[in-house]
Amino acid sequence: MKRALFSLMLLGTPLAAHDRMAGDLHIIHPSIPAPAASAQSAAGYVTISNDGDTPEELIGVRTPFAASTTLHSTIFEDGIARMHPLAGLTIAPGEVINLEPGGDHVMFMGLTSPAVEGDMIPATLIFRNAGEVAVEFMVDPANGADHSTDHSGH
Ligand SMILES: [Cu+2]
Repeated sequence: MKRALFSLMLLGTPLAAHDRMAGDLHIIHPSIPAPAASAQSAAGYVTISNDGDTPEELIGVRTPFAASTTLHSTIFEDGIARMHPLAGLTIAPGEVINLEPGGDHVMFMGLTSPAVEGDMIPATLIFRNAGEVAVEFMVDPANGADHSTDHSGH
């Protein structure tokens, strides 16, 4: 009941959203703000809830959209955002994690194709217990930030 209600609420929001269930995981609106045409990299965001009784961990993402894909955290040092690779992101039972601008995110590096608003980018989320889950990252309007400039140190 709770899940159905939540899904209905999502459908009622003005922004296009999509989600899917995978076992006890609820994966909500994987998305990529449209990168500039010249961008070498892009960031991906998603919300994941764990409705089960055991901890889960997101340990990787795979997609033909990028030469390499890693999980990043964002740490502010002296007011400057710096990216650090993450081995995995734990989702405790009953917990929700939000990958979002300024926080943890999926980093797509070496983009293999352009991505414009409305595109659906196929990808596989890799979980320690649930295994591989196929999703699509929706290309959303550009968020105004050129994420690639944050990654000049990579
Ligand atoms: Cu990053």
